[in-house]
Amino acid sequence: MFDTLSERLRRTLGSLTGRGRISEADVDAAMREIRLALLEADVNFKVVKEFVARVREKAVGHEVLESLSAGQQVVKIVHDELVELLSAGDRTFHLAGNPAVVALVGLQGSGKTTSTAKLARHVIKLGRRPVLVAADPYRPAAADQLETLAKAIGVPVHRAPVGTPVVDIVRGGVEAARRQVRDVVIVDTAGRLSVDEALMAEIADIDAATHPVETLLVVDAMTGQEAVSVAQAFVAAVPVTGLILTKIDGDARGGAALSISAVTGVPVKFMGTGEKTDALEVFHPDRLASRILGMGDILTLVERAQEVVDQKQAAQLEERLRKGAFTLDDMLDSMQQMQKMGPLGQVMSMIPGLGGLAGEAQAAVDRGELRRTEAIIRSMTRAERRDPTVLNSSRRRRIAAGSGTTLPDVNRLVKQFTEMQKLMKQLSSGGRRGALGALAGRR
Ligand SMILES: Nc1nc2c(ncn2[C@@H]2O[C@H](COP(=O)(O)OP(=O)(O)OP(=O)(O)O)[C@@H](O)[C@H]2O)c(=O)[nH]1
Ligand SMILES: [Mg+2]
Repeated sequence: MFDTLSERLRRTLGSLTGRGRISEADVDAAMREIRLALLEADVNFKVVKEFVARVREKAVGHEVLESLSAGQQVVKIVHDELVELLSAGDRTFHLAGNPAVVALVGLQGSGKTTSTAKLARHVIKLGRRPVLVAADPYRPAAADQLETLAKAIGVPVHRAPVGTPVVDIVRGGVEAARRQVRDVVIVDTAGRLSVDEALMAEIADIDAATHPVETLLVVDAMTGQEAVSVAQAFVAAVPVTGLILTKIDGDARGGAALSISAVTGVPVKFMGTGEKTDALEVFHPDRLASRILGMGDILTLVERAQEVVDQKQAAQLEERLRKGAFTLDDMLDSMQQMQKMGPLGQVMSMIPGLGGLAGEAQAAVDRGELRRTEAIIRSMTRAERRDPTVLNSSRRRRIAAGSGTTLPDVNRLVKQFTEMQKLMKQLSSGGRRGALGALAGRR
């Protein structure tokens, strides 16, 4: 979502860091660029104006302009102000109470039902036992949709016959939680086409009857500034404690995500990054700011890696890396582990310095290059995988035929691997070993 903005900001800031001394005029030129980039990304104009003014004020100070690292310092100011812009209120996800009631509200199609299931997975990871409540008394299909999602993740759903008042459904859900010894109740409410009084009254009733510890407003980030006005209307009418921004994986320009907290004063607590129930990220302003500025997002990456990567295998890999004994088998392993972490382009965009390569890497995946690489390695014998120097041309031809690729494909892979091995040796002897070295050397 932030690709275009990110590219423009990186180019602008890159021109600042690329030189020794910078002048006030340089800062002003950069600020003009940043202003345009933000406006084009559909960030609220008032937010842009204030943001640029704050950055400029700090950047033209004596200490900054007169230092030798002025360019870098301006980048840091932009980063810190971006973090500030994305941070509002208390971002803690509260789960006090037994059961803790969490209500999801929002317009039709914003992603409430999907987010309900995603949140259920999230609270399970926190060691809690959720029950979901289908609080849509108008469309039985809505409860069916929630049930399907819940079944896939093994979580019970409380539902009631069509026509049951919403408050009664939610109360019933709280009772069901007590009966089944479940300590979190996540309520999926019915959507409306627009912000209307009936909807607000319904949410207020749920609030009065069950005192949710969190009332999370689900907004579709793809709708741009519309999302911001919808959020403003909700926040004015009901006690919203946080936002879930969905469809961050889409190709909208990102302005909504960047301005919504600044405009409403309500913190974003989660981001939806895909249709599947595991596509939910806890919102970290500093990480998003770094990602946008191309500084990578190592923390998210490390967390994701911890979730999907086999720790024992990773430790073994690290050990072999340290000894400089990285083989084609390891390459195959790490490729497979890497793919479990998500689309390669997305993963790369989180690694500092590799953000710019993300698009190209994803394109390579889409062209089937990873699959070809896998096929080639699988067509080698164990001895060949351990020591590719034995690969003479007849062996290479055999491998090409066996993997359904061509001789140049095989040659290219062997060359890439040899270069990678060299790089690994340098990294490990330089002390920068570990999973990150392996990741960074992937391409
Ligand atoms: N790409 C993407 N799609 C999403 C995300 N969240 C939800 N969706 C999709 O958006 C559509 C609507 O999602 P729902 O969860 O049904 O939305 P809802 O708010 O419950 O809709 P109503 O109950 O009709 O008001 C579905 O097709 C979801 O798969 C997300 O983070 N990324
Ligand atoms: Mg729904």
